[in-house]
Amino acid sequence: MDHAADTFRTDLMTITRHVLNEQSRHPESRGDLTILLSHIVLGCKFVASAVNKAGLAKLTGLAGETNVQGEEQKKLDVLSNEVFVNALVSSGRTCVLVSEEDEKATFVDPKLRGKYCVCFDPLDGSSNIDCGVSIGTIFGIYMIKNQDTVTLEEVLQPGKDMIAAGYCMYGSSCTLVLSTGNGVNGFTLDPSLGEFIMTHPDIKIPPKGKIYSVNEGNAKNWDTPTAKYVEKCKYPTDGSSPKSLRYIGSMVADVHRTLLYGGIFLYPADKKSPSGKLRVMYEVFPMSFLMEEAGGQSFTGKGRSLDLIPTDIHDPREIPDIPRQQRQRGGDQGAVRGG
Ligand code: AFP
Repeated sequence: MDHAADTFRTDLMTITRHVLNEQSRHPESRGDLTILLSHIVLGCKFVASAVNKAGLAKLTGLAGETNVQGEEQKKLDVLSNEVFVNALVSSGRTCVLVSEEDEKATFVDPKLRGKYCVCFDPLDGSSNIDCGVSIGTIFGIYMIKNQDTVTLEEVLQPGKDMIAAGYCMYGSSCTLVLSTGNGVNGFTLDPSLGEFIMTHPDIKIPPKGKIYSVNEGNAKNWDTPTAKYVEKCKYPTDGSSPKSLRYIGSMVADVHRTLLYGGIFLYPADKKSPSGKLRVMYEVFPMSFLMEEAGGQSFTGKGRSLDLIPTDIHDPREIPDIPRQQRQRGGDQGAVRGG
């Protein structure tokens, strides 16, 4: 990209303009998705501003609550969740919300309902907040057949049924990456304009990558194929150079780097987490959707990640009354990759 020319660019592709362009490809569209996305964008701007001020405003630190995964919630997690729930409900385009921070799915008041279900992690990577490392919001959007009669079962759809997904990374700059099923585009927040401007059009993951990304501290609990694969990254047997290891521990940042530079990001199942750690509905599905739209792959170790059918909104978590073997989950480890 020509940065000198960029300084003087006057014809800006804002995210709103881009989404409206996409909408015009569907003449039957009534603009509902455009409105929903504009509310998500507003939520991202709000959280970006809160993250930037976190140290100053003393928003870091514990809020004194524990979320459904038993993790201590940070103040910013709580705030971000409220921001997104409010933004999504007030869009008038959602009927069900699934949030990492809420034990139960939120069924929107019938008077305010629209046809979309949004699954989201309002602030992923929150253990990184206090040290200023990149964190992000992840979201995936489904269409619901009948908003008035929607049930939880309808929400538990395979990832391949999603119609749009994205993430917003709050890092050295604030970047929103979005796909509505027609490729992947990246937008950077221009703080002076308060607008997300397209900076990464039509992202395609490089076909070959030199980076592997995994929490190797879990290696003693991995199964043999995983351990062998990672060993090969370090000690290739085909004469190629070893891969570099990069791991941030914030999925948005690790996936963002993988999208731009190529390589593989994986969070394999291990003895501690036999079904893997990453949450299917608001981590694995949206990221897998983006990876595939960018020309990459995402798989569970047994099959395509987007083919999984969740049995619980917070899968994979142990549900005491349903034996794991009786559930329909298709796999037990996760990887997204370019080449
Ligand atoms: P937190 O939100 O608790 O920081 O978890 C982040 C996350 O779900 C995902 O963003 C990371 O890829 C993964 O966990 C990191 O997990 P480890 O700390 O076990 O490597």
